[in-house]
Amino acid sequence: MSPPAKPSQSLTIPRFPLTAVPARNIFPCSQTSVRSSGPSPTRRTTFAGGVAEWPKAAVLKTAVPQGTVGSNPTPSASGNVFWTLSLPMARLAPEQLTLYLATDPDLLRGRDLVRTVTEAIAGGVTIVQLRDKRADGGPMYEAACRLLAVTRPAGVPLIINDRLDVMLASGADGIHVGASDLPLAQTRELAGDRIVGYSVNTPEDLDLAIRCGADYIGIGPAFPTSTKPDARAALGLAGLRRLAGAAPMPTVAIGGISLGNCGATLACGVAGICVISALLNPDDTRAAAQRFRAALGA
Ligand code: TZP
Ligand code: MG
Repeated sequence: MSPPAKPSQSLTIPRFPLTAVPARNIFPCSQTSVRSSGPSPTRRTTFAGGVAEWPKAAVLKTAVPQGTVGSNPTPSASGNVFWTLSLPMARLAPEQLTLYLATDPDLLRGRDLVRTVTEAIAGGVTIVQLRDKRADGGPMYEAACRLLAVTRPAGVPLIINDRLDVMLASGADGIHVGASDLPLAQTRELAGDRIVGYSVNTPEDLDLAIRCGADYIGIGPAFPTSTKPDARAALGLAGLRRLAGAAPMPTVAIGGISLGNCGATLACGVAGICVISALLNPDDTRAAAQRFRAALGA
């Protein structure tokens, strides 16, 4: 038998190796060990929590940010060679980003926030962000707690926009920040094992997201939008495709996404879409979510 190949940092490993995440979304500790058969990786990975399928063609080119390749490959009885890879664990499966609702108090037009989110989840929303740029900490904390009472039983992660304090105090599942918020490195450190999302509009933003270990990124605005008056330049489909293709973590597109353009948006390689007005403008948010799911083929 020929000697086992040496492991190296250029080993081709899958992009999202741990897609079989438990319903609670978050693993109990921050790292796990993955055994990968090589030199051509198979599509199955065994890890502490079970077996995950690897996306067929997805290849991680930038290397898992905090991942390390174990020193000694071990030949198995079958002749395969196994490396032990220490990878950061996925806190979020790409499928959970399929249809992402971010809330906006103005677009509720007097409707109850919790009832509207409940309807959205019934219609197929897979993740929710509590977003209220004007709320004080008290009301935002209270809203987060009320929302968790409906998102948790549904297995839908609740992400808090901007406010790390509200995320920590309420026990929500994660935080989403952008360039002008608490810096991403500090957010990542303080958020511990919770989900951290980052807004990306440029390759420099993406580099930072990779270096700091963001769990997912929101790429946008994809199209012009009036929901965020201070939004940066719209990327268009080509810009979206470039950033999504370069991102090693799961991605959602955001900004100006409608039923009419969501299919083309998804085809840019994002895991999902994040929508505000096209889900909240219609009176029937459940029906709007159902229409998006159908248009996405999800
Ligand atoms: N970030 C970039 S665009 C945007 C945010 C929060 C607003 C998206 O809202 P809409 O109504 O879905 O265009
Ligand atoms: Mg922000």
